[in-house]
Amino acid sequence: MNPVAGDPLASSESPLVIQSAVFVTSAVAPQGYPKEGLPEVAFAGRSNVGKSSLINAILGRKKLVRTSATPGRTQTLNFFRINDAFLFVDLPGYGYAKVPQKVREQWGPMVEKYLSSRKELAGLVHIMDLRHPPTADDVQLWNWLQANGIRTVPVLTKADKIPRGKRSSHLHAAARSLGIRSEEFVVFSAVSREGVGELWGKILPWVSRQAPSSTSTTDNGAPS
Ligand SMILES: Nc1nc2c(ncn2[C@@H]2O[C@H](COP(=O)(O)OP(=O)(O)O)[C@@H](O)[C@H]2O)c(=O)[nH]1
Ligand SMILES: [Mg+2]
Repeated sequence: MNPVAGDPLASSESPLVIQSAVFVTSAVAPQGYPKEGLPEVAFAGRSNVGKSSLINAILGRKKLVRTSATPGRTQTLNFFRINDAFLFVDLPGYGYAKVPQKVREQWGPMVEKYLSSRKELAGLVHIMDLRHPPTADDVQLWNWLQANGIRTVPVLTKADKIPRGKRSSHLHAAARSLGIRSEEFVVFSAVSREGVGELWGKILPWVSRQAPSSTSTTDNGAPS
């Protein structure tokens, strides 16, 4: 069975049936990364932005990824294997003021090492908050990702907290501060599940293997 695309059981919300989503390992350095060679989608955002909630929401799992743990505690890269086809990588949250300086200093090198050297990295979901303009840390990471050619989809979450009428001004402010068009954002909510299908639409092509060219039932090109 094709584990990643065109599954007839998939709902219109998610183009993919999640048959399995399992924690694989935590790592702080390359020797600890998984070695299966599956493509990876990484998730980054400041502490408390709603990253764990977003991952759980798109997987349809209540608590595969722990939410609201003491911010800044989980300073590891956490790998989850989805449908035995690709991995999600939950990067540690950044920008939490109460995290000890020593822990904050580890974030940059640990995450930068992963992002700049990981061959399996297919793309990154950069999660920001629709309620507030991107922080200086958000902008810094965004610029670094662009400068390093890392395929990124920007997401604005907690959309359920903003009335529809106020959305576009929030969207435009965020777009201005990242220097992109507001249509490039996926507007998301783990509460209303808005954006689940749109986000899958962005990341699934990153991890889908090319369909084999020989699946056609016609005899085009076959010897007669
Ligand atoms: N209203 C609302 N609250 C959210 C949403 N996503 C996360 N939260 C809440 O924000 C807090 C932090 O969420 P969490 O997923 O743990 O953030 P993380 O630190 O980035 O992993 C929790 O209290 C969540 O319930 C959302 O889309 N809407
Ligand atoms: Mg979290």
